[in-house]
Amino acid sequence: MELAHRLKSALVEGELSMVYQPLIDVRSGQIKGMEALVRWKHPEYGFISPAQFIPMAEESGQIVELTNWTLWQACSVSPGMRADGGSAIVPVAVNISPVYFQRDDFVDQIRHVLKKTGVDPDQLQIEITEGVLLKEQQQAVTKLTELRRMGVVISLDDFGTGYSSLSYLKNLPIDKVKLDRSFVVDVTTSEADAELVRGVIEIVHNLNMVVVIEGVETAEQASLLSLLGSDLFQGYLFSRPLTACDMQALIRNCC
Ligand code: G
Ligand code: G
Ligand code: MN
Ligand code: NA
Repeated sequence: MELAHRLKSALVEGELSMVYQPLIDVRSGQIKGMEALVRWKHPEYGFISPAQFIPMAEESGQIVELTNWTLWQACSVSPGMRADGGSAIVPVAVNISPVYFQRDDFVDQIRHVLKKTGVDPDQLQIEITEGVLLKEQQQAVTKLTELRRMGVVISLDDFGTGYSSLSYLKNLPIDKVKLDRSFVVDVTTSEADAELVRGVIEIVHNLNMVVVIEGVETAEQASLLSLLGSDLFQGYLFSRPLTACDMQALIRNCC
């Protein structure tokens, strides 16, 4: 209760910050994107996980202000993140919770932030979960289609958890599927898990979508997942989430 209340002032007090984790191209090893992740440093309790305070923010309605802020942050750092000697901008992906997605002004908000920051729509990506599709599926598809038409790339996050079903994937206007890290944990020791991942990758590719593997922590996992056909990796093996400044330095050194 106390925490939920404190979250309201955390934004104002500057206790929230963003970190960025790179997405690595499996074949070239280059940084092809980054995911923006929010952090809350509470003056007494220290760092509180978004896994804890995002649900609270969704319940209290604070998620609107919080997501607006993450979008501004992400779009503000985006132009500084250049690879390939300065020409190619590394796009930044923001997590969009279902509560925010389902609001009528969602697409307008994205358009507004892009316009105000001058960021190209193809520099911003969004990550949604299947939760956005539980209600008003047709409306969800309409919003995604509109964003995509603007040039915003859409990822389906945490794929393989919850209500996952491969059958609806083909009806969704999405570009990337992020396989949940629970698929990775035993991939090198369980033949069944490896075959499952191979199958999912094949299906996603048949739908002309890109496969991101999350939670890659060891070189063994990376080499097997590469053989299984993954396109992009994200995980501690390559980098932990970094401050904008550290992320910029990493991009400069890599490219
Ligand atoms: O970064 P970390 O692993 O602690 O994140 C835990 C959970 O919080 C993940 O499910 C992640 O998607 C979510 N999360 C992190 N940052 C944000 C954010 O800015 N917005 C939303 N909606 N979720 C976030
Ligand atoms: O739910 P979502 O996929 O948005 O959550 C992403 C979170 O996963 C990041 O916030 C990050 O803290 C966490 N994460 C990223 N890479 C790894 C990893 O290699 N191992 C583990 N355990 N967590 C990771
Ligand atoms: Mn995510
Ligand atoms: Na995920």
